[in-house]
Amino acid sequence: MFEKILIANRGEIALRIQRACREMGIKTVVVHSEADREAKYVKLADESVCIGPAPSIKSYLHVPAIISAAEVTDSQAIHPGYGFLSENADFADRVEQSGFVFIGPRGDTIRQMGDKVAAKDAMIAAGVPCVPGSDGALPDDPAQIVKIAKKIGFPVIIKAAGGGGGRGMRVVHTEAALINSVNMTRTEAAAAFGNPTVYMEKFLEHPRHIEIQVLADEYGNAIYLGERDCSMQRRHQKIIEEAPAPGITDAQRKKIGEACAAACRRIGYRGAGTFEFLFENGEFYFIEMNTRVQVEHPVTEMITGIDIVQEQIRIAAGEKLRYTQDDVVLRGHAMECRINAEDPFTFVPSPGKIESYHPAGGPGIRIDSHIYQGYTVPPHYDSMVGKLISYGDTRDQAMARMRVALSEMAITGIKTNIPLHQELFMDGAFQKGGTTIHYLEERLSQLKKGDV
Ligand code: MV4
Repeated sequence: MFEKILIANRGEIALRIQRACREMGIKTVVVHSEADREAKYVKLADESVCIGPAPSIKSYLHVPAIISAAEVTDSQAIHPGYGFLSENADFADRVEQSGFVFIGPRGDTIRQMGDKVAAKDAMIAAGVPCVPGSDGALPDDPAQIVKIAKKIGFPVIIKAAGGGGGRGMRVVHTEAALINSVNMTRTEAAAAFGNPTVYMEKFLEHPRHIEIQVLADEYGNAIYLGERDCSMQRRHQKIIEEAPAPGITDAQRKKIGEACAAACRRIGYRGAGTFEFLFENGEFYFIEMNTRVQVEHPVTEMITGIDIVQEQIRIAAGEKLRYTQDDVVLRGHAMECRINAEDPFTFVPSPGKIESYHPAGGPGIRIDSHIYQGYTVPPHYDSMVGKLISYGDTRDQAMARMRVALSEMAITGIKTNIPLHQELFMDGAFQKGGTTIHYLEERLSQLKKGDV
């Protein structure tokens, strides 16, 4: 096992990774920007290295500074967390070339999954169900593009191979609008991702967003840890996640989970990963694979009892998976509210000093957060300041515990989205479960009009 790990991230996930390391007796090095110098998790680490000024491009994205920090501190491995450099294949390669272990998949795997056309090709070959669409990249010939769209049937969606997470896509409803839309998506993709390649899919109008968590080791062992429902989102920012997904049967879970684990074996996947699906009319359709630990990993941890960050570290250290599929038993229900420093209804960021902080507690409540009374939320980064997680034997119990926790939780000095979460946990459709990816935006427009 490693003796010392460098954490190349900030905020709650830097603290989460640090907790995993300390529990395992691994020393930690935290790198931080000038804006994060005073954060308590930085002081809590065995060592810390300032790697640059506040803007991420000069600190958390500055590869030479991070590699140097690993060298001067004699770290053996680097955990990238989520965001920042976590899905940067060149960074993973640089880490390994510099003699450190990258806690994540091989650079080539990250590169393959980062190219959404290559990722989809690999999943089709591995037998993972995908959204019907073009056979790989779209050709240049407009006549052929029209032919493909007609075969799929309108509406279709044009997606950039270099995109993902909602970037670089366009919905097309009519043949008349098709070629112009393809050309515009190509131009934007070339500018944004340096790659004009686009592909086409049937546009699913009312899907849910359900994802499968996997773990795979270097020796061809792969397991799935059930699914998460992440449909409650706005502008591709998830705000509530839960596990398991309401209404998914054991047979559906087993079928899609086994397909994902088999795909991991086939592509030689290593580490923790997430297969993202759209779910509509009882069917799963693969859209993307994430090669990092995700913000919402705790809901899976709560229902499986498996520490996903520790398993990432064990896998990176070359250990064999400690669990077989039979060891993975889903129990109970977990929900997660992302707590953001923002206006709850306009979503305008609200950085600043936390004047008082009263966290929630009690049975089945977990808080993953780096904040404390007197902490200043810097304006330079994502507005998420923590995650409130509830667990119960049933979904109803997890929801009841979340309602109590939201009423106890008090953060003053900055605005947070806690009032929005309180509203949603009283919402009838959400209480019932199974709302689509469009639900939150529809509900917000109702609230704005004062309808309900
Ligand atoms: C889609 C889709 C409908 N049909 N693909 C958005 C993020 C990216 N991961 C894929 N996305 C979508 N792909 C087809 N064929 C709808 C979305 C989508 C979405 C997906 C997941 C979560 C939130 C979303 C919000 C808007 C659109």
